[in-house]
Amino acid sequence: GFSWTAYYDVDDIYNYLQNMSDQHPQWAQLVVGGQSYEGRQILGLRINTPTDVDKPVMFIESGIHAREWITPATTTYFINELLTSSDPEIMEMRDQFDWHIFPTVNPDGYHYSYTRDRMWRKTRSPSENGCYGADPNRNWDYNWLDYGSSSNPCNYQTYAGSKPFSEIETRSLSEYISGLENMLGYIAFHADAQMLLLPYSDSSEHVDNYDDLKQIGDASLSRGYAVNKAKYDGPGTASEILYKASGGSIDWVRYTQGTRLVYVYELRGRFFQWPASRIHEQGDEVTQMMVGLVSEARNLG
Ligand code: 0X9
Ligand code: ZN
Repeated sequence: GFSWTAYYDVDDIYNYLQNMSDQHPQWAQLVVGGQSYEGRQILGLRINTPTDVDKPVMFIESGIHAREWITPATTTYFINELLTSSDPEIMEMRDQFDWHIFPTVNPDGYHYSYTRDRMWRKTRSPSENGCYGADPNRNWDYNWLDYGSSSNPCNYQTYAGSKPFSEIETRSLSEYISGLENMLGYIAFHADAQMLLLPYSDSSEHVDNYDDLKQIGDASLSRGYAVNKAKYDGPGTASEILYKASGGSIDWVRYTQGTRLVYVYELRGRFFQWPASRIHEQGDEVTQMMVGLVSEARNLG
């Protein structure tokens, strides 16, 4: 069975999502967020408890970078908390939103990292010159290639792709996102800088609700801190506290969709390694960070 003391390959993660939708058919529904180059689906779970009113959408993007294994593991942990916890705060958080949660939005890259090259980050689409993959967090159609991106297909880290949305993963996922009505929040999980980042990633311009995002982010980090005493840097704009990089998902989401609550959580680890025996620790921390985020957002209205 599935546990949170080991890392799993894509098929096992997808089986878990399928099992959860089978076990909670009235709440949890398997959803297809897009496709991958090698023909996999980007599978997710929509969790939406029955209600009379339409709820705002809360979107979770995880695993866009293949080697950041703690992000899919934490995301399935969080799904499990939403579906099984009897903690009133977690149940309230579950009921408040129409959740769309995608643990592995770069499934080909993750499988390649899992089976072949632990440090693989990109997708797996071939280029003409024999190199593979683009950085899916440099490939979104907003200020593409301006900063922190490579135009060399053989760049192991930050090749931005041959054009904006050259990668089917980002293109198809962006179409899914555009089809959502009423998206209030978009949360992307990365590793391992241990930071909370705000848009924009490629400019130090502050978004109009920057002060609210900071206040909500502070509340989120202090809830997380209470779990393990792990200190995260931020919240601050990605460009100001990490580095400038264009073509990332959060910038595209914020700019083109106008989504109000947009964050990147850079989770813990060193060189993208985090012991499997400590997935629980990261999972509980993130769950409390999410509780802090949604309750402070509710307070602010
Ligand atoms: O470079 C990235 O895409 C993210 N860091 S990572 O080490 N996980 O690769 C940061 C994403 C935040 N946005 C940008 N600075 N683009
Ligand atoms: Zn990353």
